[in-house]
Amino acid sequence: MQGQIVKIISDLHYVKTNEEIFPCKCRGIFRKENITPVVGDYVLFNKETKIIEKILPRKNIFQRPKVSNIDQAFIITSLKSPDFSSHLLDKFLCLMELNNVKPIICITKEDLVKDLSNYKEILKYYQSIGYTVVSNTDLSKIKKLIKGKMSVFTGQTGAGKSTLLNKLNKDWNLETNSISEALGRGKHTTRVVEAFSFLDGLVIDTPGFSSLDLNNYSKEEIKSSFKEFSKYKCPYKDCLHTKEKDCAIKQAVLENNIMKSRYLNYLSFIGEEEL
Ligand SMILES: Nc1nc2c(ncn2[C@@H]2O[C@H](COP(=O)(O)OP(=O)(O)O)[C@@H](O)[C@H]2O)c(=O)[nH]1
Ligand SMILES: [Mg+2]
Ligand SMILES: [Zn+2]
Repeated sequence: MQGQIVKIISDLHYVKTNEEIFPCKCRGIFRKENITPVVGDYVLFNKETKIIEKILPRKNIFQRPKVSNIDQAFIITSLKSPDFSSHLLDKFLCLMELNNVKPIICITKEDLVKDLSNYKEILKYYQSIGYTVVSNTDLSKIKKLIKGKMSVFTGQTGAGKSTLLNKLNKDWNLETNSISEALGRGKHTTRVVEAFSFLDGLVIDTPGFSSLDLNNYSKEEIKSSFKEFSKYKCPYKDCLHTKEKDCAIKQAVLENNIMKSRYLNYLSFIGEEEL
């Protein structure tokens, strides 16, 4: 039978099929061959013995938290406490693009901001380059986006991930924390990763992708993840858009067609300073 792992507790892998959820163990050979199933994996298993026989090819895999086959990520982005960070947002976007995950920008805590006009401008830019932007108050829109997909909710600690998930489905009753509590809690608190079934899809509340590391990616890859760059034809072949005098990207930044913060974040991700 085929199913998808939705929860792992020690050596028990909960495999969801259309019928029910089967608690399964792995074939002994997995350990020898260093094969580790993760939440999100599609697997073939034996319904009688409840043994997982095979992990099917993955669309993508993340290490912390260990999850795979993610379709889309709701990047929970608060405007206040914690303050909006374009650097962090662009990093999430970059990471998701590079892992073949559709990012959805979800804004929280608009109620804590007196004048939203500045943020409105910024968010309009992200929409203009093709990103979906929603507010955490727009539950019906969020539910439509979740339908039938495998989604993770990620973002800074305290941004409002669990609060939003609880609003979407009261049954989940996920733990929410005041900022100070959340930050005070040991970083190494172990948590069970669980994918919740919801609207014909699955939803994962991640404690935030803790290793938001772009070190494993080349400058070329990082460049390719800034999707608005591809709209401009740079006269230089393989240009990294850093130094060349009449680089089309630098020109677009000067003319405010590319948002400056995006360009600066790009430079920082590839390890360059503004020149
Ligand atoms: N004012 C305001 N507070 C919010 C909003 N969303 C979440 N919070 C609060 O922010 C704190 C952290 O939320 P939580 O869901 O635990 O964040 P998580 O760490 O991302 O899961 C809690 O005290 C929530 O009540 C919002 O839209 N507006
Ligand atoms: Mg939380
Ligand atoms: Zn260039």
